[in-house]
Order: sequence, then structure tokens, then C-alpha cells
Amino acid sequence: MSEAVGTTLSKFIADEQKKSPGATGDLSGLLSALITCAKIISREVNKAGLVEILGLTGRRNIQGEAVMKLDTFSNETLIKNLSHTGHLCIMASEENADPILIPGEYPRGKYVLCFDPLDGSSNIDANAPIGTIFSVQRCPEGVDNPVEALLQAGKHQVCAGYFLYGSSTLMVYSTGNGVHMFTLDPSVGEFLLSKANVRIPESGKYYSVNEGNYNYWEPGVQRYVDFLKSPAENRKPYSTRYIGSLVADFHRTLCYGGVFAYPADFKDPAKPTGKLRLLYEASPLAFVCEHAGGSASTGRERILDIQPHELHQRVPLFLGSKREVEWAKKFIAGQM
Ligand code: P6P
Repeated sequence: MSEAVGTTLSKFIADEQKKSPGATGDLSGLLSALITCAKIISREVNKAGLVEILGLTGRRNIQGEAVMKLDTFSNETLIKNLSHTGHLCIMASEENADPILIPGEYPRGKYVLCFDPLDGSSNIDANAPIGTIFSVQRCPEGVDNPVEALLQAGKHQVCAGYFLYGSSTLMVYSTGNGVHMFTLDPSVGEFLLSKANVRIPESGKYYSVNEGNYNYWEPGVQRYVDFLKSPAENRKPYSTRYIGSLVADFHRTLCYGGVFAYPADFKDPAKPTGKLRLLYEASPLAFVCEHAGGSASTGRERILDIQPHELHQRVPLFLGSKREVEWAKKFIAGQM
């Protein structure tokens, strides 16, 4: 069934659920709760710039309530609105060092949720787009300690996606049956379908990487980026685009093609495998990217094949069109 542009997200999710025999509605319920959180976060993100203008001084708003930092607010919003739903057995957040257990008074469900509540929040003061990234896994049968359920390879995800708080608020997600894009219509308070079955171009003309780290990359990565910047017989040099906000940089790559990369660098000995996290950044975006026809690799290993060993594990990331990600792997392997 090809859904018409403008279909509400709630109807789209219900129609998707009908395609899954034996679906209980649990995943649909979890997605609906996530969407409610995104609407709340979007409202706060969109008025953040008014703090200075309306005199909502620093830490207190006009009601005299403490004004949380937006990433703390986003994190609290997700935890508070998801814990009681009965859809989850455990959660993990970029903002929490330890796993987030479901309080005993609430029913435990069959899904595991990992999320970055507000990635790129350091950009908020510059009014740059920022986002929420989420990853849903099943809680495997017979797992006594739900913490073990957090460390699953990304290829087992049942759903993953992101919300992008920019000039408009978008939701992009996949349950493994295509990648679908929705835009929030604030006048209705609903996400409306803007594009079903999104496909990333096989190749592009943009590369997106922080070249300030160039001198700290391994030689293969340096040669890869030099290659992209150089004219070749059948193509112009690539143009660079880098916002420094992962969700925004990936979303542009998904729409226009090319590659986003955050390679490992030797700048910070505490982060030898790169800056970005596997469970709630690389893995969910890799799931979306692959289901849109793209690739996601550390440069040596498919992101979705990685067996996590630590909750906040970092990985190098090359994400985007098949051609550019394949080139990265070849340069790193010394084959180009
Ligand atoms: P750098 C934002 O702080 C973030 O976590 C991602 O959103 C973004 O892709 C990356 O860090 C930017 O890092 O080192 O280029 O500033």
C-alpha cells in the first residue's frame, strides 16, 4: 500500500502494524509514546532562543520553575514518559552512565530502548539543527538480567530512527520495511507523511567530516579525504558540508547522498576509537541508512555486525552512499 503524502503518522504506524502478522501493538504504542516526547522536546527547543529575549533568565522561567538544560530536559522527558508504558524492559541513554531500570511499580515490556535524547545540543545557542536518536531491540527470551539485553548487535534492531529539530521538526524511522519521513505540522500537532520509502542516492557530491582532525587520522583516512577533494577523470571534486550536529549531517547525507564520517583519531587518548557512540548513534543511523540503500562501516567492519561490549562504546563511523563508504574501506585497507 503506498501511503499518500500527508497521511498522519499515527495512521501510517497502524497500517504498518497490519503488515506484521502477530503484531500486538506494543511497538506501535512505544512509537506513539516516543512521538509524544518528541513533540514536547520540539516545543522546548523551538522556544530556547527566547530565554534571553523574554527574560526567562538563566535557570528559572516566568512561573519560577527551574529551567533545565535542554539535553537534561529531553532526557527527563523521555524517561518520565516511557517508563510506565509497559512496552520496555530497560532503557539506556547517552545522558545516563548506567542502564535505566523500569521501576518495580510499572509493568516490564518486551522492548529495549537506547537513545541519545538531544544530540548536538552544544549547537542550540547557534540555532543549528539538533536531534533525538532512538534504537529499539527485543528483550531476548529467558534473559534474567535485562542489562544483558542492551548489548545486542545493531542487525537485531526492530526499529530505529531520529527526530530532527530544525527549520521544521522531522521524524525519520524504519522498522525494516523501508525508511519513512514525516514533518510535524504544529497547527495540527501531528506528524504528516512527507516521503515514504526514502532511498539514499548510490553516490553523491558531498563529504561531511571535521577536517580539523585531519592530522590525527590514520594515513588511509587522510588519503581517502584527499581523494574526495581531488578532481578525477569522471567527476568534480566533492564539496564539504559539516554542521557538527550528527542528526543534521546524516539527514542531509540521506537526502543528497555522499558520506558522513567521524573516523577514529589520535587527538584524545581517552577516545581511541572515535567520538560517536555505537548503541544510540552509529547503530540506529546505520539501520536507517542501510534500509534506505546505503552503507555504514567503521572502515573495517559493518556497524550493524558489531557485538557491543560496553554501554557507551565508541566506534569510528563512515555512513552514507554505498560508493563513498566502499571507497573509505578500500583506502583504509590500502587497496586504493
Ligand atoms: P566535532 C555533537 O557534539 C556530536 O556529538 C555530534 O552530533 C557531531 O556529529 C559531533 O559531536 C561533532 O563533533 O568533534 O566535529 O565537534
